[in-house]
Amino acid sequence: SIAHFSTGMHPMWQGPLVAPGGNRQSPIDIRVRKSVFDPHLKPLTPDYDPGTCSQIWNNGYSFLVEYDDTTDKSILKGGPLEDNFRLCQFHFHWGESNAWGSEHTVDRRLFPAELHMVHWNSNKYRRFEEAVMEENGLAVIGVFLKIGKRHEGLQKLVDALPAVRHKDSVVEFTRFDPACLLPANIDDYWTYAGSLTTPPLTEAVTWIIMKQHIEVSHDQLAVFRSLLFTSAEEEVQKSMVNNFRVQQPLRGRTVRSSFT
Ligand code: SG7
Ligand code: ZN
Repeated sequence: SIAHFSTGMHPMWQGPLVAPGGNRQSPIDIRVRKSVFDPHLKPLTPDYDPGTCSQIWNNGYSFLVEYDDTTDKSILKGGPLEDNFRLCQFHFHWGESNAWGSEHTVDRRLFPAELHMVHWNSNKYRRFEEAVMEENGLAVIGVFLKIGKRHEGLQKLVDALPAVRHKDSVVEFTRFDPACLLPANIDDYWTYAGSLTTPPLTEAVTWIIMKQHIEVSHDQLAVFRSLLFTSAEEEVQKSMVNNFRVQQPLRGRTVRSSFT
């Protein structure tokens, strides 16, 4: 049968999603003038071993680049963090057009996509599943993507994406250095206490949002948009676009900045 394609709808037009009623939900709009400079915030020190990279998985919401997190080989420390956090996966959120797609915004500015590098606290917990339920369980680095030059590091990943076009597909993907997706300046960031942006929406996340964005080409993002929310068996195929959550109220939280 002929596959039918429909683009996703901008979640802003779908009305509110789940209302978990928490006080530290994500994502949020970062209001630059209201963020508070904290001179005690340390530089962030990611220490990643590309050898821990294992596979790419289309989970029907995004594609995840997964890392072996059975040892402390790829870790994040420093910044606002007191413990070591182990990298388990990174993924992206993006729009159907370049006019929107990021989950966080900066003074209401939307970016075409946002990278999330997900880490869990390996000093306090034994597994990701345990950490995800705890207040200080996770640390996620957020990096905004802008349209510009082709990103050489990202291209190896883009080339692998057609193999995980459908939901539930998995391919081996090794030796990818996640540090190549960080901006040149990782010393300038905002940080706040928040949540996962998909179910279970647990309020477990220390968010670290990079001030500097990275550039990718329109063609590279077009390959993200060629992925599907749907599995190979489904008759009506849906493009994987607009896979971001609506913004959540700040509810008295402070966003701290590492820079003035
Ligand atoms: C994506 O974002 C996936 C999820 C992730 C979720 O849907 O990366 O991961 C899995 C294993 O499905 O959920 C628990 C978790 O990491 C939310 O992550 S996010 O808050 O950084 N956006
Ligand atoms: Zn995410």
